[in-house]
Amino acid sequence: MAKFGINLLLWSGSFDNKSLPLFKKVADFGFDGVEIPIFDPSIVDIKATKEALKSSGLEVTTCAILGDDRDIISDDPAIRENAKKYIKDCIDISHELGSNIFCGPLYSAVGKLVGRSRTAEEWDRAVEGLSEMAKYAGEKGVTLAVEPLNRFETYFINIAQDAVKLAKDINHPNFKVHLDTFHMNIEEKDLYKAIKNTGEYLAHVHTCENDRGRPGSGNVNWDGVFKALHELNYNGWLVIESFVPAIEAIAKAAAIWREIEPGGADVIAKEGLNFIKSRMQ
Ligand code: LER
Ligand code: MN
Repeated sequence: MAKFGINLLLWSGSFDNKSLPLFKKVADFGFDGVEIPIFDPSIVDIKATKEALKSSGLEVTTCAILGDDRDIISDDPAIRENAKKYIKDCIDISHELGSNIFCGPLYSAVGKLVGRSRTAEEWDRAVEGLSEMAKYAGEKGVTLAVEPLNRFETYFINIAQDAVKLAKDINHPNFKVHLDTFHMNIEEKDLYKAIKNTGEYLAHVHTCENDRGRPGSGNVNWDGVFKALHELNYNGWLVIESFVPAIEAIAKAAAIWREIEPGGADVIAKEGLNFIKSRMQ
């Protein structure tokens, strides 16, 4: 059975103890889990977060936030090392919180665009660096799930096929693929085929509408998405990842300049969950 989660970026532009009261609300909405974005590993309060998970009854997944100073394909060895340190810290936190999925675009900084396509040298750096991270994750019982982003957020991996290629080159059981319907809707020719062809590599899904609003309210080909997930007998997480303009840091990063869902964040969560649950059953 698939599980249903929601990314806290919907309500908060950072994660620390101030976010913990959100857990009860997420549980009351009927989610199985919460996805924690890890900005600064040093400010995650493991004990308090574990307690909030326990008292809300929620499970947890974790996701990466990578900026220019955390980039595993960078020419600069110090920036590559900083990315590795960050990813290892996040794997440790995931392990301690009980998250067995650490997801996101782990291969590069979000928003890094260089005016050309990726080079073989950068690919080799990704394979080398992320192989080391997969080995570390494996020792901690965490799976890394790597997410293609649309062309306006990265030049490195835009489609599922390339994420699978990276997973094949890394060839480690703890290195898998994470697909996000928002990015797929921009880049893939056929969402059904892209998910189906990802096959056994698929370990995590972000459900998001084409405008980053409420799943089910726009033009993502949900029939194709759910047909593929059913045919794969997908039993991983379906996490709603949507954004609202009120969360300024996220709105700026994701270019959310209007009220996409008139009902706001809670309506995205409640009605989005009804939609994905009804389609996944
Ligand atoms: C992260 O999951 C994602 O989808 C990115 O677009 C965040 O900027
Ligand atoms: Mn995503």
